[in-house]
Amino acid sequence: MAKKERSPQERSMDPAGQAMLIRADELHIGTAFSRADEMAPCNIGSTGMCCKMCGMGPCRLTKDGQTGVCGATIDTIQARNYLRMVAAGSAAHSDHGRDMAFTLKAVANHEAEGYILRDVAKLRTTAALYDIPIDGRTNDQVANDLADLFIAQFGQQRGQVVPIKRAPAKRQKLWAERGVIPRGIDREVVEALHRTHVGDDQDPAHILHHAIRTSLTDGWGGSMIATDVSDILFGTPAPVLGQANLGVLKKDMVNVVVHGHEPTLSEMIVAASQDPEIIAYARAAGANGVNLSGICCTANEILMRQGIPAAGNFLHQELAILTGSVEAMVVDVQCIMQALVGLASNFHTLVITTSPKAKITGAMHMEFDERHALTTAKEILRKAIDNFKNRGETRIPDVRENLIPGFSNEYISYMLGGTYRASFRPLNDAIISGRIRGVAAVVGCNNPRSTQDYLHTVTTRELLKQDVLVVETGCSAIANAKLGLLLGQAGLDQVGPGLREVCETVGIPPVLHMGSCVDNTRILTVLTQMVAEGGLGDDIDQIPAVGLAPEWMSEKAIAIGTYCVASGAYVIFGGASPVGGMPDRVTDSDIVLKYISEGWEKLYGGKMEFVVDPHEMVRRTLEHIDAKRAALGLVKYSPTRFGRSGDDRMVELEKLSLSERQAAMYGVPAR
Ligand code: NFS
Repeated sequence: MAKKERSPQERSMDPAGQAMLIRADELHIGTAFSRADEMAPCNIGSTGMCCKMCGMGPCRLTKDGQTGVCGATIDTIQARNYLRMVAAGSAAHSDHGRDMAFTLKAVANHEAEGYILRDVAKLRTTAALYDIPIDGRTNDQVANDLADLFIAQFGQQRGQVVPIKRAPAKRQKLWAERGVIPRGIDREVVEALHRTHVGDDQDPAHILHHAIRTSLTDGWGGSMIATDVSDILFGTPAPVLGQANLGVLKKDMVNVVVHGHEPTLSEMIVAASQDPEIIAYARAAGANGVNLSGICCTANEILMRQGIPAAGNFLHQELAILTGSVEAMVVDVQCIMQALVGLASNFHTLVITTSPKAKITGAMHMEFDERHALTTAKEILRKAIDNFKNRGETRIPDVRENLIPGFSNEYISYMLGGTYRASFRPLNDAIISGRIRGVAAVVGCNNPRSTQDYLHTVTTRELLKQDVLVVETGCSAIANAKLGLLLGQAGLDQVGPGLREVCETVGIPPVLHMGSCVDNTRILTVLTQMVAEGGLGDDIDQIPAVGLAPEWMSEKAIAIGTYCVASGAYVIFGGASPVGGMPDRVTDSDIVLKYISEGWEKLYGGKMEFVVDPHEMVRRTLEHIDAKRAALGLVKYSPTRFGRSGDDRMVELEKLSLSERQAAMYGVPAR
């Protein structure tokens, strides 16, 4: 039965999004929002109760005690479905990492047109971390060896993937004891597919054990490689002024929107768009130059490093074309809707696919090859410029917001201590004293099944009020950027008093944009550095921190959530679980759902839960943070201890005895 059609306000809380949804209705053009209304999700498949791993089925298990034709139980089927999601997500991130490593190899050997090693300091530090000799060697030699080491991680058969050594020592030991350290990235993904083939692994806990191992190939493998190589080739992010939302599209310029994930393509298009020859070509076509913007994680990659504006997150990809102002949408891999081609046929927009791995029927294909990167990027831009004359009526919503992205772990460490004292000490101290109650990573996708951006923004706002520092990546970061929360001044009047003090002292926004989804590994690095700094336990599971993916939709999100759990984090996903159970409630019969929460918590200190109500997500986050604070013996969080004017506070403290004053100021018990 078709669901009720929602109003534009119910579909998106973003005014630019609402304006374009009204436009879509005027033009009778469908979008993911209307298709979601028309297509009720299958309630058997959506809860992982359908097995289609062989030709005897598909088997849909809807009755108590029912099994598939082969005898597979509901728990086995749900665990298999879960593992396959983790395998697909890890494969996507890791294949991205592989491509980056091959590009690094090509750059080191001068075989990649237009690229340079932009952050040689990061190149040498990363190489040294992996015991590659750096003294007396050229950057190219070091880069070549680092690329070879990274490339070898994918096909390695025995031992352990090298980024594992970057985790806290205690965590590495735990993983070794549990037997989940990945031997090689491709090996674990292939084994996940093997184990889920008909007649293979049929013990739910054993299947989920491999989900942990596979996910670790992503977070402490392919994604970490992707982030490091991107920084080496394109620069480690540092704060930069950017803008977000559809209002970044320009009426008088050729609009090229880059969409997808790998920065190899988008960085070269950025370079090509600034080429005088291309600017002159655009002017000759009657435009005021080429205006680049991004969608999805490609947006985050070029926003963080170059300040190139973000046109929007996942659900803005169709809406950008609906403005009628986009000459070309240039895509590579992941999160690209097939619907773009049909939608673009109503306008003049060219959809240009570029990856040898992803073609879309009806799209123009201009394959990107790093050996001729700049030449291909210029050809793509010329195609877009040639298309400017075909533009019809435009409706660009005048909605955009400033933001300051670029908070890499390297920059956070630098900003907290400067060049000579770079460290995480002030952050740890602020958590220990209770100025910052804890840390939440709000990350992940948009999903047209919920109101676009609502769950991201409502959870972020509530957590900020509770003195929780928020770090963000992916489409969630763009959601909050569109709302102005990624700016110091704009966000600070909405945050708790203790967090506000820290943000004002250090000069940071209360929400730190840390990059794309592969950059969730930056969050793993921050957590590891917080452990190393001391005072917050000796492993990630002791830190008062929670990860939230309120509007998730992709298999990559499930892979990320799983490696975060394996690393010791509490992870809350929005919406209903893909492995059964009632929303917000787990019963004893939900074996798999129980296992990935309570079972994994016993084994790894982290757990995964699916929660529909955003206020319940916030409640559970705070409860977890407070429990972790208590376990560490930290002072109980109080919203009234900090944030008043210094003078008021001094007068008040003067009335107390010395020991009472120490108790009030430092949280040490009064003698
Ligand atoms: Ni992440 Fe990036 Fe967005 Fe979700 Fe897709 S863009 S890798 S998967 S939708 S956050």
